[in-house]
Amino acid sequence: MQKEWRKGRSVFRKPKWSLFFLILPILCLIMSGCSRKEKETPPAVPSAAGRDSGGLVIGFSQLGSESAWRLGNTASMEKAAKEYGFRLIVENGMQKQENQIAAIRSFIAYRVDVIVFAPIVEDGWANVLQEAKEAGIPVIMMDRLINIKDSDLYTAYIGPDHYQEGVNAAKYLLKKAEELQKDMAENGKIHIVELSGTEGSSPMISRFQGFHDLIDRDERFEVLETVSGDFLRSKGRECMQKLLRKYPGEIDVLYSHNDAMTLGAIEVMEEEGIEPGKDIVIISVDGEQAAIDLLKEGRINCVVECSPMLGDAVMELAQAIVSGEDYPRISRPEEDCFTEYDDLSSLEPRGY
Ligand code: GYE
Repeated sequence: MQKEWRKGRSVFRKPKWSLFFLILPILCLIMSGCSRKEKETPPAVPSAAGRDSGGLVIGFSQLGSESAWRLGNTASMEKAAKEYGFRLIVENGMQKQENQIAAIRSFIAYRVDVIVFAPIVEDGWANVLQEAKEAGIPVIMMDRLINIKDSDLYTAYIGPDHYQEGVNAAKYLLKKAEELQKDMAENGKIHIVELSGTEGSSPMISRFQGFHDLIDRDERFEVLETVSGDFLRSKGRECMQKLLRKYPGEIDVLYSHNDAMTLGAIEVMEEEGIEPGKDIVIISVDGEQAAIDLLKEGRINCVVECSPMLGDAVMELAQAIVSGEDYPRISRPEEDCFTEYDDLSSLEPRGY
């Protein structure tokens, strides 16, 4: 459309007057046709529940595509929306809060029935959520939590318990410690390095807290350093490289807040001749297929599950909210913890 318009303008620049008057009426006709067409495009002010197709229109602000977890989560939302006959408008925030805020504003302007968002960080959402509230649009927070004084600014939360995930990681380590201490009799301490997720995000904060609440009070452990790998495989690799240089031969345990970073860290260890799972005990979070495969091979010791398959539950929740039924304000899926001590032979394919 834009290209056609530019072409039109170049005709105007070098006019041949006779030709001009001949084509003027034709041009006018075309232009009025165009503008009428524009006016005919609905300004997107639909009524609430059930536009043309009868299904809900859901605006979904996804925070990015940094990991297999995230891709699995987006796919789960898309699949579920289709099954429910809902129209899902997905906006990828590309790891930037301002993009997510802009997306939520566009959903408000579009007057979607429900807004779903996975907040990249905990702080900074009050204004845009106030706008959604004033517009009367329910907001479902998915996956991550936010830090907000007025909790009425969102309608419901659905997502994993990231604090419990940190606790699960620590519980595995407490069990493993018995075995480790026999090998480390000389200096007694078990040295841990931690790759944490995106700064200021709720899984980073809670996975840190859950783990440290159990580990820090136990004198057998020492956390050498916690560094943020931003939930990215590339940064996991980069950070692990630095840690291995800084603490040569000293690291006993890696606790990594997600599988993507773990995979990057394992790559580096192997390049440096370190055997992951043996020379360094590896604890990871998420449970994507690649990590489970490494766990089965003995190259990871523990994978704390965090399921991204939230689509069905989100759609069900959205439907209940819009139709005025009772709905749970907070729902959390059941999660497991897979370790080297478990029989994983009958574990179903993970799907992410
Ligand atoms: O663990 C990680 C993703 O918010 C729980 O985000 C999610 C985390 C997940 O990038 O892989």
